[in-house]
Amino acid sequence: MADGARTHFRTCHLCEAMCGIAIDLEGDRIVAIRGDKDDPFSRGHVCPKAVALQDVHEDQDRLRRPLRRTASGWEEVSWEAALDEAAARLAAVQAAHGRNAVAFYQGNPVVHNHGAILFGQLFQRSLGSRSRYSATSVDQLPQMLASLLMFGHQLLLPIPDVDRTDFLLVLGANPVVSNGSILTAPGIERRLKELRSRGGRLVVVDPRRTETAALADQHLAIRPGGDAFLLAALVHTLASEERLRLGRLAAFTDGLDPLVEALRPFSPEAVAGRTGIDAATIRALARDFAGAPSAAAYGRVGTCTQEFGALASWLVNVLNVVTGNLDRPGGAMFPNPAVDLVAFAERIGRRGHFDKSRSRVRGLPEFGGEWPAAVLAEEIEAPGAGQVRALVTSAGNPVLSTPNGARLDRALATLDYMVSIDLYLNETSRHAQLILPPTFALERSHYDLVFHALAVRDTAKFSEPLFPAPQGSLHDWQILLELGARIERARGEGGVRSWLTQRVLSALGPDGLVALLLRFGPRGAGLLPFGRGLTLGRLRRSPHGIDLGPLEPSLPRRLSTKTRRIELAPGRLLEDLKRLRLALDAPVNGGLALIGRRELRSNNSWMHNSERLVKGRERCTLLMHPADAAARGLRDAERVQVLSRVGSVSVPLEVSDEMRPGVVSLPHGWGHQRAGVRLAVASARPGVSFNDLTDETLVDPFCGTARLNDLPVEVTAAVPQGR
Ligand SMILES: Nc1nc2c(c(=O)[nH]1)N[C@H]1C(S)=C(S)[C@@H](COP(=O)(O)OP(=O)(O)OC[C@H]3O[C@@H](n4cnc5c(=O)[nH]c(N)nc54)[C@H](O)[C@@H]3O)O[C@H]1N2
Ligand SMILES: Nc1nc2c(c(=O)[nH]1)N[C@H]1C(S)=C(S)[C@@H](COP(=O)(O)OP(=O)(O)OC[C@H]3O[C@@H](n4cnc5c(=O)[nH]c(N)nc54)[C@H](O)[C@@H]3O)O[C@H]1N2
Ligand code: SF4
Ligand SMILES: [Mo]
Repeated sequence: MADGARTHFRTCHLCEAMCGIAIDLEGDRIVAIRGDKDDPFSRGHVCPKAVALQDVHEDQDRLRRPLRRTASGWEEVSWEAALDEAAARLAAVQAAHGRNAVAFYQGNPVVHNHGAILFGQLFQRSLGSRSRYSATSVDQLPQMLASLLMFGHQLLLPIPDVDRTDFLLVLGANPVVSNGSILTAPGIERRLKELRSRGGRLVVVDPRRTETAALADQHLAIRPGGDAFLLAALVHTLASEERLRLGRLAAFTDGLDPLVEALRPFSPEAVAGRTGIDAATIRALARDFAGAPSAAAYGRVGTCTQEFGALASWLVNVLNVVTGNLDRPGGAMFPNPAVDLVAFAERIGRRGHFDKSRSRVRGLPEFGGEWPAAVLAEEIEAPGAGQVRALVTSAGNPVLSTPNGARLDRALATLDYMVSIDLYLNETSRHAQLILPPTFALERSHYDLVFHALAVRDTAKFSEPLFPAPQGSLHDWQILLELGARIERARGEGGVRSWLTQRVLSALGPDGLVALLLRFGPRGAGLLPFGRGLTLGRLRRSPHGIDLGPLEPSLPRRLSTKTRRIELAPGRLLEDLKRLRLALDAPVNGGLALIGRRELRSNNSWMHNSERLVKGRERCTLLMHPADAAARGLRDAERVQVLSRVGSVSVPLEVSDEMRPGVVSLPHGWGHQRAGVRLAVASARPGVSFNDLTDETLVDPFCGTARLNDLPVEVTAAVPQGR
């Protein structure tokens, strides 16, 4: 090793896979980022995004000082001035128009940042506003809702046991590219290949023959939005062929009879039109799934962000329960993480809630105290009591990530005040009066509060900061804590108690809180100083992480429903099933349906400023089946115009028989051409924003989740420039 050479070990926080990485340094210079072979969970796996940790860290466009918007452009200001000003202006809006006039939007990277999770909760309390939004309602909300209604807790999410299962049924997910979601399993591609080489079966249900489908034994190119119909027919088949086997689950499961009764209309023949899958194939799939020694059904973004997202997510769980596969090895299981936030929330009586109130303008239900992102623009625009007049964003880019982002873009420009806690001056934060930039990952510690709880194996790992936080920088948690405290003071509430709480929390920081949560968690040392249990100190001495073993059955103990039993047929879902019943007879969309996709070298909207990731061929293209292209006289690589009810974009066409005929696919997170962003690399390869096409009026009306997939569109040859 060269002089001053060293290696730092940590967890990559970019996606949900929790890969262990090894960062080689010479002095303070990063010379390589590679997989950590000694990480017991990821065993050396990394994807091409890991190197972007260095790119974002060193990015000249990444903000290091608070920015204030002035008439003549952006100017740097001190943290003191920035925090005081933001608190005073937000408190003033609340004083004039009520607490709910200030909205708070939390984006996806919050979940990958223990400081932002813990102190975001606190900030919400300080802000005291019910106008809360997050990426949940453009993502996993239906799965959380299904867990709340069936198992009694919105965070008790079943995870498919991919390493031990004999049959994996994947619907609306592409883990080979996304690296797994609500399924933390680093190196998932290898794990799927292992599943097949031990004789197991992989079936993928997706309108596109994805990278995951290409590995599968069987690919069913379903019609978009068809999942709830398919799943209902699978359960229907098992019921009518007397193949329902709940096994040990029967002792603590309610609702089987009403379920079977409610699914009676959904025979394989009845759903064939809606699913585009013939009845014989559906029956065979049902028999194979039920006949496998163990099996797990798993749905994700494609089954959530659609018209029947809640029903589909519920029926995924139902299929696992009625075949006895919930909570058994090889089925869908509940992790037992070292920090158990579910148990913690349960202990303080917080299990989640749904539809306790309705949004002001459109009357969509709250979920977990948040409004659907699809209503944010109208809540800003519509005058009257409760109108949103100011916004705080924390690690979110809703202009690119929520439906009809173009309308939100316009609405944000009308706010009285906006603050963005963000790394970049981007499509969303350009509307802020103040941007407060936190440190980036390598300058802070890391503990996965969320993804350890969604993993196929129990592990625990704590990462130290690689670099000290630069002089004059603040972490997300410090910004949230400081801003919250100042808002309380600006309201005249900052008494001795809140001052004291503030001191204590600031001294503990997120690591101190994690230390407590670990020590008093299910595997913790508790009060025993020399106990064998986990402590933060022990994790600190194990920089590759600690393996805690395979998942183990834990029901009925962990059920939080009132009855402490699994609710197979919650009333609200049976009610919503009537909508599915009506849709059986409705005509199907005869035109084109747009669906989304993800790219291995991209992560939602915010990593396109890394040259190493975006170089090479254009990735923001529209995939279309050859027959659809021929019918429209369109050729591969030509620019086409995609039109929806709300907007249009122009993109290069990629003709591909991966697509189901009638379905086209576009990735989201692009569209960096907007004026005023400071993203040199990204704006040179801007792509277009999928969410300039998505329609904010199209949601799953039951739960408010945006229908980002199955969007009706037209595609024509692009109008040449200058016409
Ligand atoms: N059409 C369509 N739209 C989609 C989806 C889809 O499949 N199709 N997927 C949806 C899904 S699943 C999600 S999760 C959402 C994501 O939606 P969002 O969370 O709103 O968007 P991101 O693109 O993740 O943007 C993250 C923002 O956080 C900033 N950031 C990154 N790291 C940090 C940090 O450590 N601290 C702070 N303070 N800021 C940071 C980035 O600069 C960026 O502005 O998009 C959704 N939108
Ligand atoms: N490389 C990379 N990794 C990521 C991300 C990223 O942007 N890039 N984002 C991260 C985030 S925030 C998330 S939430 C996860 C998401 O993880 P996944 O859900 O695994 O990722 P997607 O690629 O969105 O997969 C959705 C699939 O649903 C299909 N689909 C669309 N409509 C339907 C439908 O109606 N029915 C069915 N059955 N399928 C449908 C699409 O073709 C697509 O293949 O990925 C995470 N990991
Ligand atoms: S799959 Fe890639 S982005 Fe995700 S944690 Fe691993 S290295 Fe990071
Ligand atoms: Mo997501």
